Amino acid sequence: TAEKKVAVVFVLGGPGSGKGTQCANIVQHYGFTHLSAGDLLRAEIKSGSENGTMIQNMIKEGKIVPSEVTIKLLQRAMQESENDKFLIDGFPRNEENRAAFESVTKIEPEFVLFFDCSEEEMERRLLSRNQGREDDNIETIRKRFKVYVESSMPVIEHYNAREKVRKIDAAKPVEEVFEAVKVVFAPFEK
Ligand code: UP5
Ligand code: MG
Repeated sequence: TAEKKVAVVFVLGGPGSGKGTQCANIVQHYGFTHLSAGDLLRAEIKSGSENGTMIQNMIKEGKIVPSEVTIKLLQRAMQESENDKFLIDGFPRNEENRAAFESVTKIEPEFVLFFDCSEEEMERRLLSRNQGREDDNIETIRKRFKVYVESSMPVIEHYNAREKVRKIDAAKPVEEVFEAVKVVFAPFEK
């Protein structure tokens, strides 16, 4: 069967920058399907999959799960969906993720939505989230920030060099951030 042509937007930004929050708004207004790589990995732990324990340990340490695992989950979710517009939230997290996704799926993102926020503000948000996430403790949060700076920022730089990054000031209130997001999504306005 022929591969369907899909539009993908990567949604990147540090831990707690508001990726999930803004993706929910984009789904409502622009009809995208939201695929959070982190949510897919957490569902995989809950499902009791053979990779579950490995994934749980990586998340607890703020480390990046091997790309073949994450890519399989993303591909499956895209294939199971009727939609042709996807927000891929929290992926790719390193250059290896990015290159592997590109070579396996042959998908190039339309653009990269980048939520820019200070660590101080992100830390404040994560510590007050209270959703029982095993990685929302100060020790793991520090590890997540380090991995973000060292491994994920290079992905943003890769796309920035190709003029694919749409940078948003994510430190503002949720509604103001969404106003800025809407400007970027104007091409998808029906
Ligand atoms: N909030 C949101 N926006 C706000 C605003 N403008 N003003 C004030 N408060 C705001 O928001 C976080 C909190 O802040 C919420 O309480 C929200 O109400 C509030 P949220 O929208 O959840 O932020 P988000 O950026 O989605 O934060 P999240 O913690 O989900 O980001 P991470 O990137 O850390 O988490 P993710 O789930 O993507 O990944 C978790 C782990 O999974 C990774 O560390 C890694 O171990 C693993 N992983 C992989 O290995 N590979 C992957 O590809 C993906 C994940
Ligand atoms: Mg999230």
